[in-house]
Amino acid sequence: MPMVKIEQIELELLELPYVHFFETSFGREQGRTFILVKVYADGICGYGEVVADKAPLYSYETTSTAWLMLKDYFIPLVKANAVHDPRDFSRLAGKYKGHPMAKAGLELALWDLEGKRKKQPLWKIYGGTKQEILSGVSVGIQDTVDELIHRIEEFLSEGYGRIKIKIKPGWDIDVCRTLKQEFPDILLQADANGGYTITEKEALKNLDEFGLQMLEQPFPAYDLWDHSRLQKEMNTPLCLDESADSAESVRKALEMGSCRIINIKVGRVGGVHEAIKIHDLCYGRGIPVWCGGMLESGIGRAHNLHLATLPNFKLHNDLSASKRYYQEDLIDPPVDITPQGTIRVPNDPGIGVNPVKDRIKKASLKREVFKF
Ligand code: OSB
Ligand code: MG
Repeated sequence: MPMVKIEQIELELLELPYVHFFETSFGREQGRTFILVKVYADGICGYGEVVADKAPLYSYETTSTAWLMLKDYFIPLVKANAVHDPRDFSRLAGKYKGHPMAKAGLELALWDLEGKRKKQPLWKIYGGTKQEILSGVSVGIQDTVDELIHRIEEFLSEGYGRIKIKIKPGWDIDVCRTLKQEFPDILLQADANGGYTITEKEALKNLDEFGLQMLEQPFPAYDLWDHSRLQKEMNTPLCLDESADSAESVRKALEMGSCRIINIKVGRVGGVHEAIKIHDLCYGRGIPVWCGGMLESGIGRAHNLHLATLPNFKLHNDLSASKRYYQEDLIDPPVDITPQGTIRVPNDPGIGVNPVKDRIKKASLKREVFKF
């Protein structure tokens, strides 16, 4: 490919209300605030999404810290080095500590640009092997168990092949027992978002009786050791989300026996380049992975769809239809699931979906343009 000169990068802060509130062990949210990254070259625009939230609850990053890092460090890095290859960007950005979601948002925009310039969908560039991926749905904590049952019934009727519920101390064992009585045959998994500590080990072991597909991140992100202690005493496979922040962390987690499954999120690990390293490491060690979500708009979700076509994405992904998250997604047509509970991966160049400019404008809170 000939060199490309990036002409302009844009950051835009957007706010989109959810169809239904989303509650985890760290709280209830009514909508999402996030940053859209647009990279312009040769009349083409590459889109990326920064998954950092308004508040530092899932991780330390926020929309404000990501904006600052992009403006003061990552965009100047692209400008000073005339970078356009996402792999080069990933290597260069690696010298700055932390801020993986900010790095990933810009790297994703560069990937979309690269796909559009090469006229290839990203799944082909990544070496994907699937036309459709397995769709699962993540259901937040509700006001009552009846409400949760009602929501799960709806999702099952729409075709989702796996249900993930959010748990926290006090909303765990009894909820799982009721769900298993109500829906004996479903694939059920539980995500604690680090809401427990090792003092609750015996209580967590009681979850074994429900045959969960996995228990995701019971302990805080830094706690690989306590996860390994619990995994040794539990039949249910543990899956790491927040703790799996790089290929190096994942290697250590696997060597310590901290989990048997890995959730991959591009934002959490600093981009696709690192995500593929984790995918390959797990593949080599017989550890299945799946693609996690951060309630992305259709732009971030399209990026996730392409990644999830790699061969070791063997389990259901947190990739659901647009209408499960937003009344009006940023892309048209929206993401939809098939009656078989899968999502078809776009075949048009780059992310292969169409962002709707009017909807982006409607959701916009602030915009800044960086001319090169
Ligand atoms: O832990 O997987 C998580 C959403 C926000 C923050 C953390 C998580 C989630 C989800 C949503 O579970 C999954 C999705 O995007 O469908
Ligand atoms: Mg999780």
